[in-house]
Amino acid sequence: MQDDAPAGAAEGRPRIPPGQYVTQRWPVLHYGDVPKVDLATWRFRITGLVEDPCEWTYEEIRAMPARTITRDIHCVTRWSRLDATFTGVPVRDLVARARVKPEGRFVIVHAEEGWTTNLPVEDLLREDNLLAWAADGEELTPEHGWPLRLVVPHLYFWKSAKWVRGFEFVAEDVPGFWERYGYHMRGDPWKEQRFQ
Ligand SMILES: Nc1nc2c(c(=O)[nH]1)N[C@H]1C(S)=C(S)[C@@H](COP(=O)(O)O)O[C@H]1N2
Ligand SMILES: [Mo]
Repeated sequence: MQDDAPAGAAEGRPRIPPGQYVTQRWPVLHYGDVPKVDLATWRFRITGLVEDPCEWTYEEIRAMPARTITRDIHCVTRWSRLDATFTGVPVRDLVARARVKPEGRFVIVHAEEGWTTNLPVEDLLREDNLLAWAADGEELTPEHGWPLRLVVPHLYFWKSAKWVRGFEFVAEDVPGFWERYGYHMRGDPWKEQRFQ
């Protein structure tokens, strides 16, 4: 496992994106109830515009080489949490196995109970991004997305789907759950891409 410096720290920009305040707590935010997850039938699937559609059991995911990162996270509701630590499998490692076709330019991230969010492929495949099962050295709580959550620290935290179950690669950007209610298609906190 490795734990390297926060991205952006050396770039000379302020640490807190515009319009954010720092919280020591880790708020819980989601739509609906915490889903019940049955690990016996749980699968993580990569589908859509890929050469090799893939699926993994939870045990298989947990057996993969893990990485730990420490990053600041920024919620569109204006809280930022500094130096949050996550452990999981790099998104890139999983997606490499499926081999995305050149026309697969966007991803629909699927979570339990039909919740989705959308990302451009370049944002999904950033080196920092994890499919995480632990935070701050402990197993994630169900409220924070156990058994597996996406962590995309460079975008607003709503893109970091909790209870994630798959990636579907598509040619055109498709708005996800919050994006259909006006949240931004990309969500860069440094550009304050909150709504559109
Ligand atoms: N499956 C799912 N993932 C989700 C959400 C949701 O409603 N459902 N909410 C998002 C939003 S709006 C935020 S801010 C973060 C909050 O993560 P946290 O509760 O661990 O802080 O989860 C994101 N992931
Ligand atoms: Mo959010």
